[in-house]
Amino acid sequence: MNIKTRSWAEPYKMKMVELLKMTTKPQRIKAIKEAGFNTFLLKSEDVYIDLLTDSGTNSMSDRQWGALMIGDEAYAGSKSYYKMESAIQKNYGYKYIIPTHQGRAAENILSKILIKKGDIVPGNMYFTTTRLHQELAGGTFEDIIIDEAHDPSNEHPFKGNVDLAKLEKLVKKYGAKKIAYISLATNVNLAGGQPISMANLKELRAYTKKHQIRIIHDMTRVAENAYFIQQREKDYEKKSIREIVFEICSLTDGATMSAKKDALVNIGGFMATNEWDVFEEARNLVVVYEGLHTYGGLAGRDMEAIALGIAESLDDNHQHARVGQVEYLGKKMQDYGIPIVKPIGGHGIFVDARAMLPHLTQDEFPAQTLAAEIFIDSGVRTMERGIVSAGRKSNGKNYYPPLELVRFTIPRRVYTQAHMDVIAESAAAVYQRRKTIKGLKMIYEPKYLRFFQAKFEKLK
Ligand code: PLI
Repeated sequence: MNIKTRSWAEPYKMKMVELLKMTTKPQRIKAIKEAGFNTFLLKSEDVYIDLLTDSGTNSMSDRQWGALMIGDEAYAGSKSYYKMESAIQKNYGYKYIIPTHQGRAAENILSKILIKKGDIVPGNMYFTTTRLHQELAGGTFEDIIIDEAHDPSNEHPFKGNVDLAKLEKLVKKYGAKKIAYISLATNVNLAGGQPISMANLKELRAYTKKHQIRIIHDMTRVAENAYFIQQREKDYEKKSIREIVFEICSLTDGATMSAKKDALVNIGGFMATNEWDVFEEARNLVVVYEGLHTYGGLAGRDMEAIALGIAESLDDNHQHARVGQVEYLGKKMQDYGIPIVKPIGGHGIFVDARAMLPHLTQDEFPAQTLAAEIFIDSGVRTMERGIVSAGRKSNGKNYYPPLELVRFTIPRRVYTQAHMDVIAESAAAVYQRRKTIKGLKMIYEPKYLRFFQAKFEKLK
């Protein structure tokens, strides 16, 4: 037997399971029609394998569940708040912390403080809620990610990198004072879960220092980014995820985080800053929107779970298994010939809907269509990340993003390898009949973040 390459396996075992309902194809067709062909509007009991998101859908550990019982539910000065604060300070290195109920609440507060009307916010690809809060605060988002990130088949190892020439152009055009901050995401979600390299971040830090521009870190998936740095970047192969995460954070001035992803909890987030003045204003604003600054919309038990979740997320074995499972699914899909974003990213597989359904125009919503077809095939729920997610510009015109993707997002510590096989087989079955698939027409469009609630019907 050749045992040169050994298998990896998850560094945990199951103690409790959640039973799933199996459905028939006619039941799924009825359900998706009632949901207006929007997977966000399905009832979760009709879903077999739920890959809508990795947000808040993680399995907590027995230690986290145990910690819920010792949550301090005091309105002010909760012990659990101090545990969360100290976990963030110790592991990420930021000085001042504001807890929030989830990531977008932190984005709201931070955008209100740092963005003035007419400001420019350059970033390495937009994220839906992040950009909306920047726009609502009067800013304009400008994409400064490298061009490779917009090409699903380009195999650049760090597609989350910033193109400094694009940034320089903005600084020359508007002046550094008009740049509110750099909105820098680690493991860029909409690029396909793609990392930024430490080398690129260091260059960005040097440039922004020179021009006195802040870097605000969307650290929602920072540990997954650190894993890729460890695997792919020279001089980092011997460093731990924990060390790499700390170094990434040290190169930035503040952060927003949705703890519902990397930090292995079902709810929670925070804003962090190294600047006292920014903290002072945030501490005041959080009372308006979330709650007192020592709970910010969270229960004491949530803060206990976050403190432990942060520590667990930085374990090398955990990240190896986490990204390893995503890679396992991606390779299976590639074996079936399904076009996916390359390299395989950190939190899911992103199927290239343009390549799969080239007979549909972007206005016929190829990714939305594909997500509905996959649900009909197997009860696997995925999410559109294309023209519907991109929404409209302030002038009312649609954004036409180069990437038109279906995201198969893998929750952490939830599904087995056998689930991955079933998912890949379902994607392959839809791929086989791709030429017969018709597009969609939007029949209802809400004003904000339309992808959550829009409704569609099948084109004849
Ligand atoms: O869903 P929130 O409000 O806790 O976090 C918002 C948010 C901010 N940044 C990034 C990179 C995200 O991925 C993010 C939320 N993402 C969701 C819900 C997702 O399904 O990807």
